[in-house]
Amino acid sequence: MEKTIEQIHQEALNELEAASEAEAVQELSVRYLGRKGVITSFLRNISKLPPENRPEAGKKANETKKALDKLFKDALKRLERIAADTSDYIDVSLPGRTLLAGSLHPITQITGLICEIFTNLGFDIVEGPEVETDYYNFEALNIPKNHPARDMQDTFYISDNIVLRTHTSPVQIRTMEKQTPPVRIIAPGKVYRCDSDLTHTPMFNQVEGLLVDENVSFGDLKGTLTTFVHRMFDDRISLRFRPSFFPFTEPSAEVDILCVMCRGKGCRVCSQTGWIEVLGAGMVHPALFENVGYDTSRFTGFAFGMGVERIAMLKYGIDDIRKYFDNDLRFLRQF
Ligand code: 2NM
Repeated sequence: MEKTIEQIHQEALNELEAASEAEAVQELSVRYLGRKGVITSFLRNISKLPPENRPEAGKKANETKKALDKLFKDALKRLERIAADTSDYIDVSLPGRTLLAGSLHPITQITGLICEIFTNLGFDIVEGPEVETDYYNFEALNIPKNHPARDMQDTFYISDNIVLRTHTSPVQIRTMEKQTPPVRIIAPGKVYRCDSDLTHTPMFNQVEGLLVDENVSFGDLKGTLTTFVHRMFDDRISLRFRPSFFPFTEPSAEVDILCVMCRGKGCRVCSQTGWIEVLGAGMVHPALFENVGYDTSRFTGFAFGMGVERIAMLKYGIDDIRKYFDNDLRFLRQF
């Protein structure tokens, strides 16, 4: 007999240690403990040993057989459990997960375009609070106490004296309080009005502008806004300045562009007028300059305001303002 039972036992343990799959353990079990296995042959050959050694060898061989059987069975169970566990299994053949590329909201894009046009004309961008005092939102802007815009039906009141700003004009008042002319600023941002239908949402975006200096005329206003409209839409587009009224400007005007849909013939988009309103504007009312301590005999200025949603609707041909706020990717991906 070449090997002792201790050697066989040790070799089996070494091989078990190296086995990393259930199949390998199964194979070891057959090779050591099977009908023609190493230990079975050892037991069969015990008769060839000297008689005095036989009982001891037989006892050891049976103990080894029992011990290995238990080790093989335990190892088999453990490896089968690992194989069945797919929780941390990575299938490298699966396609990768696509990262969705985001994009700027159309309102953000158009706000950026408006700001770019005016910064190219020398205006600075200024921002201010969305929660305002009655003074900055109404009083300083020459909007009288009984004006309909101050009604609970039109304005969101936080308390008697605090409102959600209904326009970004308070930003211009705050800037004038801090700065002496020349002032050339635009104020983009969110504004709030109690209003909700096809063409109104309770929150919308505005860009307002203000220019104050010596010798500023209505001609400067016309030139500035004509340049803006040409750069925003098309440099051949016709526009007109139509008399209007705002408490904070005198004289006041509304700026229309020739209807892009019907080219002036009259259609649903322009309510049969042939023109579409895009801006409000005017020469700053002297009462505002008095409120911020500017010398009204020395300075004049113009101001204007526009709704970003409206400008974007005209530029992109969007028919319902609510689409901006539905968060529908089929809509948003188009811009
Ligand atoms: C408009 C129309 C006309 C305006 C006035 C001011 C300022 F500077 F006096 F506060 N900012 N924007 C203004 C003037 C806004 O929006 C339709």
